[in-house]
Amino acid sequence: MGLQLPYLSVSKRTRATPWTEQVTQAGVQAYTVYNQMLLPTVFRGVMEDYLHLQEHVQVWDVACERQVQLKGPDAFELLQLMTPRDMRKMRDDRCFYIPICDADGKLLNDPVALKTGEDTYWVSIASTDILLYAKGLVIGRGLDVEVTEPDINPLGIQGPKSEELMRRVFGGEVADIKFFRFKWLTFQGVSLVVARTGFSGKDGFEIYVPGPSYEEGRYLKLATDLWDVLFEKGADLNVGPGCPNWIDFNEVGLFSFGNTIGYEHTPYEAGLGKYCDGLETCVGGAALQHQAENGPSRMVKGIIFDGDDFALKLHRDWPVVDADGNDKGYIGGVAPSVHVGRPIGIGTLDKSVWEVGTALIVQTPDGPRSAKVAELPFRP
Ligand code: THG
Repeated sequence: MGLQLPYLSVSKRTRATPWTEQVTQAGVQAYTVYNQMLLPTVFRGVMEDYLHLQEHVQVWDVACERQVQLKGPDAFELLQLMTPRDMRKMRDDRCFYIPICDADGKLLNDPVALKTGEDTYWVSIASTDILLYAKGLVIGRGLDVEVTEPDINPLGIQGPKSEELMRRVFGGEVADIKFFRFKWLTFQGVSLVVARTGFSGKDGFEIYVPGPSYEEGRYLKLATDLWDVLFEKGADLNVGPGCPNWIDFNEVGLFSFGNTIGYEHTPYEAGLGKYCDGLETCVGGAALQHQAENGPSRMVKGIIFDGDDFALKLHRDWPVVDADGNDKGYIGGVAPSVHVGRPIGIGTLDKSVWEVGTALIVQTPDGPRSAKVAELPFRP
């Protein structure tokens, strides 16, 4: 039987965001913790939230996508040390999805990086302590960089009507922002980073919003006002509260660090080899050389379960075996899928079985389930 885990206790350590009161008012039903901060996971219901996201526009409190700010004469050098992606190619208006690796070439995080000023970068992290890692590199390498976590809070505007809503708040210029680029646009006279990014399979934006502690409390009400304005101006667009949706992000193959990818993977194993064009200048570059030339012997792949829906609650890896019972990998994320019409999973599979269509057996807590390897993403 699938185990029903108890609720999460909220305290100061599970940090609140500028929008926690508004998110509560909006009817949040469940949270997870991400970067030691609250991240909503359900509003009306996972399926209802999914269907609404496909058609309308949602406002997401993704403040937990914390910014690790690198500032100083050696900021670029530090950033380049942290990632196997060639950062010289990042033009000033780009958002760069970057693997971060340790000395063994294993992933530490998969953030989005932006240049937000002269010698200043924001590294918008997934849920691991990159602040500490960056501070350690600064000490170890004797670099001249200040590493901080400013009170900057991403707010996601996601869904097919997001451009219309963003126009109403920020003006027509938002339409000129291309995928994975950003512009500085003003709200209440304050210049904010507005990027065309976000953790959904639909069109969307992320606004990097200063919170009440940013620059000595100069922006006490900016974040909460922005939330209210978005809901006012989006009323006729059926704007709703939302959050990264378990069904949506698994269908479109966006990886969740700590779930479907993690410390155990190299970027090649995680399918992020295309972001590794700067091995010469990063920590772990030498360790990655062999896989750069020969490819990995296991990789993160999609699977589709045979049969109907079943208890899809995964809080440990589910082992994967072949017909003879030999160990072939594990599943790190599962979800129902509206698009596929069957439960889907994302797992790490041995090369001998990673071909699309290969039949496998997944050992779920409810017993063995047959499944087949599938193309990632499950939908474009
Ligand atoms: N936005 C911002 N910060 C973030 C996330 C985000 N930090 C945490 C987490 N999400 C980081 N992980 C990802 C994973 C995937 C993507 C973004 C952040 C993503 N990838 C696209 C893809 O794989 O198709 C595009 C990559 C590209 O074209 O370079 O969107 O969501 N601010």
